[in-house]
Amino acid sequence: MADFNLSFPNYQLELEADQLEPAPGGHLLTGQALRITLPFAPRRMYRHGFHSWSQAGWLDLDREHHPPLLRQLWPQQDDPDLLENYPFASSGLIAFEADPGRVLLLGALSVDARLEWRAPHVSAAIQSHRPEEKHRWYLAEGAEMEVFNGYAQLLSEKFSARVTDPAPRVWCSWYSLYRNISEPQMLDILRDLHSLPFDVFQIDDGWQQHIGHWQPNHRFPSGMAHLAAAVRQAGFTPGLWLAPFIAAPSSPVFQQHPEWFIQDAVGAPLPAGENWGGSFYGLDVTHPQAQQWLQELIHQVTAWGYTYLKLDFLYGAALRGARQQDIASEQAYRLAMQLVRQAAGPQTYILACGAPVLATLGLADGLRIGPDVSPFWDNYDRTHYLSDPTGPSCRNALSTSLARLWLKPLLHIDPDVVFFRTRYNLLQPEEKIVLQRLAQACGFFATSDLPAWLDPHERQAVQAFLQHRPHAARLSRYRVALDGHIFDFEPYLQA
Ligand code: 9PG
Repeated sequence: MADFNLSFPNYQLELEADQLEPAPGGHLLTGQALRITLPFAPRRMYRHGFHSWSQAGWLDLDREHHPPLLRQLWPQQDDPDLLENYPFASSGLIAFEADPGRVLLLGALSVDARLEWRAPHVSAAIQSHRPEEKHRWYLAEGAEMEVFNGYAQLLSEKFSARVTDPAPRVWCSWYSLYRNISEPQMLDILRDLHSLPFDVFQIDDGWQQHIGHWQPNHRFPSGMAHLAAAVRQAGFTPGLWLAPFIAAPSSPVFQQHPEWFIQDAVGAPLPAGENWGGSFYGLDVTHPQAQQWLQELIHQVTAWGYTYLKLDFLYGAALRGARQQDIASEQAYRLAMQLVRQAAGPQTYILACGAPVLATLGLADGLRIGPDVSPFWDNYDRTHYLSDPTGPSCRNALSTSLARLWLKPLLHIDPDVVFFRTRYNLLQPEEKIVLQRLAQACGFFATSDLPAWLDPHERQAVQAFLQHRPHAARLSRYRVALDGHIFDFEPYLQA
């Protein structure tokens, strides 16, 4: 490591890195680890969470921040290392607000990067087991939109990420029926959707035998290929949810091959989190037989006719644990995604959910950029008493999704669904509009409302929402222009 001095318009920065060279709008640093000394006391810090549901956003540094109690119960469900110095540890990138309107950003151009703020130092390191690799970082100071955009450009080159077509418009079963789905009901909905201009009809969690056991359960008696054919017949692309990198302990794959799963320090399977009534485990995709199982699974669902896959709980392949082959966790995740992409083919649309963010670039078509929405605005108890801003809630989804709008040039960004229904819904009309504006800002149009639950005006609103994609231009951190009309999200972020 060497010491460098960088001059910016309003201050000088001392930093330690292997190398430093100029780059568009900033500098490229090289090194497995870096350290920067900030000559100012930042007012706000941009923290970027590990995966889709993890918290991202600008934190006020003069406020007190509490450790997320709920996450500490299941540290693997987020990045356990980021919980250590919460919320001052960040995944992939970090930024600071210096003078009003100006930011300093440090972003990795590699996966497995963790950054941390301990005044007055920013330290950053790549969790790499391959020291011969050369790791690069982007450091830029300037107007917020320009700095983040400069970083996105470099990421796009690094990961060959490209956005071409507009995102498909999706009907998804989750936020109306949750796990209570069945074949007859799906057929009824298909019929009721008829003239609504959706591209994809996506069946969510609830069709499978169990997590890891990806065969239809008794509520889907004709099988998944039959349903895919009915979806196509109705004029939509068949979409299916699955969580290919995790398994429940009772699933055949886990029962028969516990050694295909990521292990803890003493060789026991490492729990990846808690849901579906128990723990679940993450697939070790460095295991050749696990790789084969994974590719056969993806072949199976595409052979059924599903060409839109919502792949969920993807962080399960990126747990910090022991694998057959000793590679870093996000590298293992990327390997898993490459295998999936290879098996699914280039034409299958992959929506990554619960997914490590930077490590998904170039491999998925779309990415969920926040936690789940809900038919209510806030999840006050979980947010405040358990200090967990990642629970299902529109406010949490809005806050984290807005913080990830800068990813838009890199892939389709999915802020989750918009609600139009009044039935089974506590959202106020204004709150539903905010979700629509968020979807428009992201350019991703999805809903879950059962057509039978909509009154004629609501159905009309869905139709209009799907038919017109306004031109979206981001003006500042929380403001966008939609067809030239300025919308400010900031008032809706207040607790
Ligand atoms: C299906 C759902 C939907 C939804 C996904 C995901 O335990 N958890 O922390 C947890 C987080 C998110 C979550 C479920 C559980 O939702 O985001 O759209 O597909 O899975 O189960």
